[in-house]
Amino acid sequence: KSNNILKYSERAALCSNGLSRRLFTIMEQKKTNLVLSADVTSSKELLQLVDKTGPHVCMVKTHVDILEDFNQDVVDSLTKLAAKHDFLIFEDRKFADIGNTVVHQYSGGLYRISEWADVVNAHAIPGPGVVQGLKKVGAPKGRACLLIAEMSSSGNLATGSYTQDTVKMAEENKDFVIGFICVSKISSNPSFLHMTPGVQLEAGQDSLGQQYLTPSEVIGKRGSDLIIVGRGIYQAQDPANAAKQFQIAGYDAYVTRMAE
Ligand code: BMP
Repeated sequence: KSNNILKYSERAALCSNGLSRRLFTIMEQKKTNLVLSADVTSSKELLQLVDKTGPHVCMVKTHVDILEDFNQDVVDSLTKLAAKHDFLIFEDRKFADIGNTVVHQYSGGLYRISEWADVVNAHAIPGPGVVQGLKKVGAPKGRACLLIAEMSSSGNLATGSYTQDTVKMAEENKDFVIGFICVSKISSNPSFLHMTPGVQLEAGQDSLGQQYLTPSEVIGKRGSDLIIVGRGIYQAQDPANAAKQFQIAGYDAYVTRMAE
């Protein structure tokens, strides 16, 4: 069976990494493949947004370095909300340096990302050392990593053999790499998660190169697993309701795909 027709619970059973198993289980239980991209700049706004939308998401993606008032309380509160609503925390740090440098960027500095983020991501450009560095810090803490194999922005260079080589790098580090940031299904291994940003209820683009596809295109036609939605939710008049609409659209596309 390909990962297009396996249920989340069946795929959970195939995962060797505990975090991907947990994510598939949350997706099945909460009936959602929605990841909130919580790209707001004040911590109060961030926590309010996450509390409101929490019931509809399986994961919250952060960019902590855009917060004007980051402090330890923010991540403590975020962790409590993750337990309350049952979602994973993904810091969209996009590590892209040699192993030794990412060790410090991941574990230290102001943000101490490895202390609170379940999942982080990395560009494949430095070669496998970036994964080895992250793994050294993250694996003992039960963390995991996604590789950026494709991007949603127009004119990006993560295409063709770069994408294929990124998939290979993931396969060689399956204990720590649990999937991809991508815009289509790029691996037939059902334990890998495919997560796609650039999603709105209508296709289009912004003024700075972002390109949007719909949930049914991303999950149904392109065979991805999770939709990542930022402005489509937090700029809506009613973010909780918008999150619910994306939850329904994304989950319906998954159910329809399995029935085909
Ligand atoms: P929005 O839905 O508002 O366009 O936000 C998309 C989010 O996904 C942003 O946080 C952005 O950093 C992230 N992202 C992306 O848009 N394209 C990529 O290829 C990779 C990303 O991480």
